[in-house]
Amino acid sequence: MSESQFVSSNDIRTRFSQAMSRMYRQEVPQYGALVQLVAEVNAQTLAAEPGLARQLSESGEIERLDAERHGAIRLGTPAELATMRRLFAVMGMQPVGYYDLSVAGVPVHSTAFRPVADAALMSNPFRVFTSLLRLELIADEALRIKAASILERRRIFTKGALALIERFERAGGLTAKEADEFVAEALQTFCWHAEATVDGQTYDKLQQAHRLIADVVCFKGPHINHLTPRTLDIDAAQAAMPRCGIIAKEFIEGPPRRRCAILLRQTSFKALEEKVLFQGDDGRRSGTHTARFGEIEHRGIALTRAGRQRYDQLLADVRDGAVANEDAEAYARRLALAFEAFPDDYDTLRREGLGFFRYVLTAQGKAAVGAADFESSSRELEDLMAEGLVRAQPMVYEDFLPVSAAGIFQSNLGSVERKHYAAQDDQAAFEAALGAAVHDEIELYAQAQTRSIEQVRRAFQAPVSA
Ligand code: OOG
Ligand code: NI
Repeated sequence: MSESQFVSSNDIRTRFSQAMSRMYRQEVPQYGALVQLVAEVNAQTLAAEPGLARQLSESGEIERLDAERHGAIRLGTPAELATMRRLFAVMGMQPVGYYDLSVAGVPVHSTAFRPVADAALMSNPFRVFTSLLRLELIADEALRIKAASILERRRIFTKGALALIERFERAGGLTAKEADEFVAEALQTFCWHAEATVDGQTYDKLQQAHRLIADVVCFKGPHINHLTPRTLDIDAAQAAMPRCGIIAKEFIEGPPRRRCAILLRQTSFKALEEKVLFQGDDGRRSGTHTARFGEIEHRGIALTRAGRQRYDQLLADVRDGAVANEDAEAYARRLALAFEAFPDDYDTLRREGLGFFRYVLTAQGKAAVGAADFESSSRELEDLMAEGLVRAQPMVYEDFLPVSAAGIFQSNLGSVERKHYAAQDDQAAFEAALGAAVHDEIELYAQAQTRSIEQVRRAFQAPVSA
């Protein structure tokens, strides 16, 4: 089989995320309403903010915006996580980042599967926040052993999906027909199964240990629990949600609204109650389960380690200063006030090394290096920028935030679910389960910035042919 007969991983990822979106729209109808709302808000925002429209079209993000989604799943065993890594690899998605959520009272640790190469991100940045249950955090030993044995028995991947993953690994790609089969088979793992694998009593016990534990352990597979479109104005979208009959979470997670958006802001709507059929004859055949919700996100510039440290510190200060029964507006005011200490223009973010940028030739720069009388030179980047030959584009943050993720988890589990775990983060155990190391997300942005600078340097040292 020649390589040209294979479809690209980008293509498989796009087919998969579209199929997932169609499925979730049917399973959770409010998701469809949310996607429509976000499309309207984005169109209005682009019309009202020509500067933002230009920035997004220069970076190429405008092309991917309508397709841009992230989702989340929760897995039960190391073997499930290891196979999930291979499944996502077929779609060009790799594990990026390690998130320990036990500190926030959620007994999981996580990574995000997403594309990492510049071109793949621009083609479709589909990301899946993937958590692994930490069974060792169930205090009741009998319950822990029971949960482990239930999970040990289930098979979350279809035979067809496993065969196609192997085929991909052996042949180095999938044909168009195989890719379609793969998408259909893989989707089975993420769909909702109303039939629980346990009886009602076991469900209740696991639910008492932690609602998240019941969600992971009691079902045939890791149903996708939300799918998130990207909005260009999260405040406008949040304000419009009630009009569409959607009840949003009160606080927007993450940084405050700013002229130059940083990192990631997120809000969600409450999980819906779905009918469940239990196994066995403990007298309870049916019940309900709440796990699946909707979320929107507003993405801004990726921060360097220094920028991220400052963000984390400011956010921690704001959270430490929380007063009892504070409403969303009062919180937003304190948040905005605290973040006045964080520069809010791209030039300062760049000069102070707080944000990541991609350096590109301007039209003038391209004309200069393409001209017949071009003379190569090794001028400083800053000089090339001052002369209008090179421009710095803010790099979009492609990842997640642990404090925000915990807030999203909590809001959907009910605030009473804040358990205290004396656990340590355990990236080594996570990576052992995964069967691979996770990428360091900040390193990826730093590399992308360096690559862009090298490209600019090469262009000015020798004329580029178009
Ligand atoms: C994942 C919550 C985290 C985000 O956007 O931060 C998340 C979950 O509830 O499984 O999706
Ligand atoms: Ni999410």
